[in-house]
Amino acid sequence: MTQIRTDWTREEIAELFDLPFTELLFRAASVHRENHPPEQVQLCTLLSIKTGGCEEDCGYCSQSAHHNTDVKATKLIDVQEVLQRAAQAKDAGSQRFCMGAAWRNPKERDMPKIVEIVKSVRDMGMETCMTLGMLTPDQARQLAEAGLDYYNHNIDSSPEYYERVISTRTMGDRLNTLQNVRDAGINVCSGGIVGMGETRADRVGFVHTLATLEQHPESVPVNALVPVKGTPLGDMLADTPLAKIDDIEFVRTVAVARICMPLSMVRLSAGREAMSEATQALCFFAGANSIFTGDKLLTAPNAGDDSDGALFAKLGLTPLTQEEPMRACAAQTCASKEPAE
Ligand code: SAM
Ligand code: DTB
Ligand code: SF4
Repeated sequence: MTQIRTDWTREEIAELFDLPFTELLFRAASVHRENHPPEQVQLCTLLSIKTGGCEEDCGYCSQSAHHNTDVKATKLIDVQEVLQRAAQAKDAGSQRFCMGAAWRNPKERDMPKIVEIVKSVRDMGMETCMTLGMLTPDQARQLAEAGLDYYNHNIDSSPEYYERVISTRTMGDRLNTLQNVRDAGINVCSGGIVGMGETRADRVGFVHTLATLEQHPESVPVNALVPVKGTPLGDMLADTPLAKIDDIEFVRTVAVARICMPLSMVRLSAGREAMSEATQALCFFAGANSIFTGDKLLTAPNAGDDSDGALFAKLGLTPLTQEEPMRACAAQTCASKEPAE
């Protein structure tokens, strides 16, 4: 059984990144199959329930009111529309419905509708995930009581690089919300973006921050930056195409995340549209075992069910149907922690 560590040092993580590529992949694939069925990939579907006009200034985001993008701001959508979209996702084989709102944080007046959405989607028999920005302890509790399964809140990058990408809230704010989510008993989904012009050392710091949390996030999305015209980072990439993340370096990041957080679901998230099938296959070999399906993420295009179906057939992958291994194993605890009561 793999030892679960939360005491990783940056040096150890840097050494993993530095391994010869085939050695790194071999190690990551070994950890993966010790802890997960390697041919199964979880399918999740995203829906933007409140788009654009966001107060935050995240340098990558199409939905920030600070940037001049083509995204039009909308109000929080109706419960009926959410249910329709969730039903379509379920029919297409998706296990989890992830709903995102372009908010710095939910307002108290939004909470009753959010709670109703969570309850209704759960009643359809789907797992629920929400990403609504920062949460107070009380809001996290309300979501937990509604039955929310997962809350997504990304740390995005290393603490050092984070400050260069977002100025309207701190990494400390993000970590507080993750703690509030954890304390409320909701599963934590937290990852970040690769390819924002960060260095290898930042990618080390990114994995290190997640892998040294008191408890690893149950789900770790690794996004490749989707360059959006009108955002600082999208425009930076348009001006300097060579800054685009190298595919092998992206796969290395997935592999290191898998080794450092053996039980987590590592999600190959945004950016698959621009990735070759071979790169995606390497990510699955390196331990990615979850993807977003459907032809849209929140505002950006996604690979789509047809191309994913063809890719799964080619690679012999199947959708994950059973309960996640780590959740099935209730006795699982972190090596550096006392067993849960
Ligand atoms: N407003 C909420 C928040 O920021 O937590 C929820 C929605 S936000 C769009 C969710 C995550 O999507 C971000 O934290 C970021 O990691 C990712 N994301 C946003 N725009 C992206 C882009 N252009 N490319 C890759 N990932 C992106
Ligand atoms: C995550 O890490 N990636 C998803 C989900 N969490 C909410 C969002 C990706 C957004 C990609 C850009 C867009 O669609 O606007
Ligand atoms: Fe707002 Fe989230 Fe986009 Fe940041 S990533 S601008 S918080 S929607």
